[in-house]
Amino acid sequence: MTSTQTTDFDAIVVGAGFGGIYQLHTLRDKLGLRVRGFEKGAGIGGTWYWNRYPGAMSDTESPFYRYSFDDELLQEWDWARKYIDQPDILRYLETVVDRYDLRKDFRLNTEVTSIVFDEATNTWTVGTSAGESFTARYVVTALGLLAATNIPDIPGIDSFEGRLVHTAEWPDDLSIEGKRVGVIGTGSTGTQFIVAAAKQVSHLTVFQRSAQYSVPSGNGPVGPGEVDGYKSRFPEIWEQVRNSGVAFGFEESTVAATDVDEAERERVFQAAWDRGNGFYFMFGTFNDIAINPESNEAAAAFIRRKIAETVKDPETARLLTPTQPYAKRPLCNQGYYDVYNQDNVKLVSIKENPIVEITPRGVKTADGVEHELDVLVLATGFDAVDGNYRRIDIRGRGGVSVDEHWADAPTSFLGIMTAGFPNMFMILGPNGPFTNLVPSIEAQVEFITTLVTEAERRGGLIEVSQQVEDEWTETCTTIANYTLFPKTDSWIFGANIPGKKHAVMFYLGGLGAYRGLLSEIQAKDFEGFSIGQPIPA
Ligand code: FAD
Ligand code: NA7
Repeated sequence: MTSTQTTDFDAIVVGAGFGGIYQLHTLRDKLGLRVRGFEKGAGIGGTWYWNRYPGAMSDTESPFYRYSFDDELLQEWDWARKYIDQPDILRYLETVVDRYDLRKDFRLNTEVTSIVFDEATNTWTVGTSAGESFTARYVVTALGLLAATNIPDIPGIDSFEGRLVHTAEWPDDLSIEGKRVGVIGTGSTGTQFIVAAAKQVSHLTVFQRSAQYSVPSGNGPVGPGEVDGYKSRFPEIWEQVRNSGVAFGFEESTVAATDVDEAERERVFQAAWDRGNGFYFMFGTFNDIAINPESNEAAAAFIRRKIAETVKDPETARLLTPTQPYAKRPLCNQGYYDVYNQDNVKLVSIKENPIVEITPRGVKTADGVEHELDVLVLATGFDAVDGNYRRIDIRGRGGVSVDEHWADAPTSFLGIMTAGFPNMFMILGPNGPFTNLVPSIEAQVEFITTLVTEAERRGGLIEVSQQVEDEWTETCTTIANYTLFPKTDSWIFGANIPGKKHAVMFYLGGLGAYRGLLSEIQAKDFEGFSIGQPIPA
């Protein structure tokens, strides 16, 4: 061990979402380290603390959107609907934090503003917005990959006299009941909001930039005995999840759409449509929807036909119909396209009729119409993956900042460590797995805990070399290029933020393969990591 007693803490964890909570628990309770967590929000929960907009929910089905590490909690925690919504997920995380008595070691309302490595002492100094600073030997950043809000720079945005709110900063006192509401954005968040809001508002105007493929979620109450059925099978369920690709709790298809005839394709798509879930529609139907343009087009055409059948007004149906490949994060929702048959819902395509400015009274579009609003909702998403990293002054060896190190693109080894930042671990850092995220978070937290255990045993720093990082970047790029995802602009490649360089930001090889790599690396004495040794030049 290096300088145990000279630092304020052994480890500092930043962020109190699924990642930070579990990491604080393992480092403190499994390794016996002195750990402090910092969270800028006034409560724990991360995503599920911040995103309180009407309709906010997980679209991973309930049994699979939870930790798997606590068998007793798996037996104790019930759910009533196919999907858990934001209040329930937050209540779940609050329960976990209390169950393990973690609250006392999280400092809330505390934004971390700097994380700086001192090469003389091999320690990190973490500065906060309150002007304090704390030292530690290890830092774990669990800053969230969809947590740094994207606020569009629209002329006049500050002049709006109604309530202007981003979905991830939804204030507790805001009710949309009976109001004239506008929403910009039709991604996963926007579509969830639109379905929920259409039932509550007097009028809803949807400002859509890109039309979206959305399939039903199949949400509804769970059947009798369903929860008990899952509970009796949890060990085998997690085994399947951990060894699957997207980790959504279903068996991925092994059949190519190109290997069956049109009638069979139609039957399989219809069955998936009736079953519900976006990831299931993309990965449970056929194994080539995300990689083969012909199969992708078959799935896309099926959804387009559903839009035409559902939406009564032909012009609205036209505007809602996507033409690009079906290759963004798959969306699902109960009754998304039906909403546009309601008299109180209006769709404005801002591709064809752009927003000119936001006025004190609403949103003005190029056709001269001023859409008058009481509330304007920005469902405009996030500066994904590296967004929160670049909002902190993080400096590693030689005073090099993470911003400089990632000047071309955010990179890492395994989404966990980046070269030049010894003893700093990331949860869901760049080029981590693209899956149902809680099982990936668990895999990373447990691997980081193993690495720290090893560093404690051997003494000295853990780090990765630039070469290892470059090789991992290449692996992720090769896999991404094998898919159709780069063919559309979305946050998965940083393409949603003006001025941000497009880059591969995920490992699209699946959780099973990712976990396999982690095991292999560990079996080969942590190949790729240097523990207690200087990094070769
Ligand atoms: P987060 O939960 O984002 O937590 C990060 C925390 O770090 C935040 O609380 C933030 O305040 C804090 N933080 C950041 N910077 C600082 C700083 N400088 N100082 C102090 N604190 C800081 N994933 C799925 O797998 N399935 C889903 O269905 C799904 N649905 C989603 C729906 C929505 C609306 C959103 C936004 C995300 C969804 N996700 C979903 C992704 C979700 O973010 C992850 O599943 C998971 O919650 C991430 O946990 P985390 O701990 O890594 O990050
Ligand atoms: P997304 O998926 O990035 O969606 C954001 C939406 O906002 C999308 O429709 C964008 O249009 C639109 N957008 C973004 N910027 C603008 C501007 N400047 N003007 C108009 N419209 C804009 O974010 P979400 O929050 O929905 O989902 C992100 C993830 O978080 C998701 O996977 C969930 O797990 C939660 P575009 O499509 O880019 O044309």
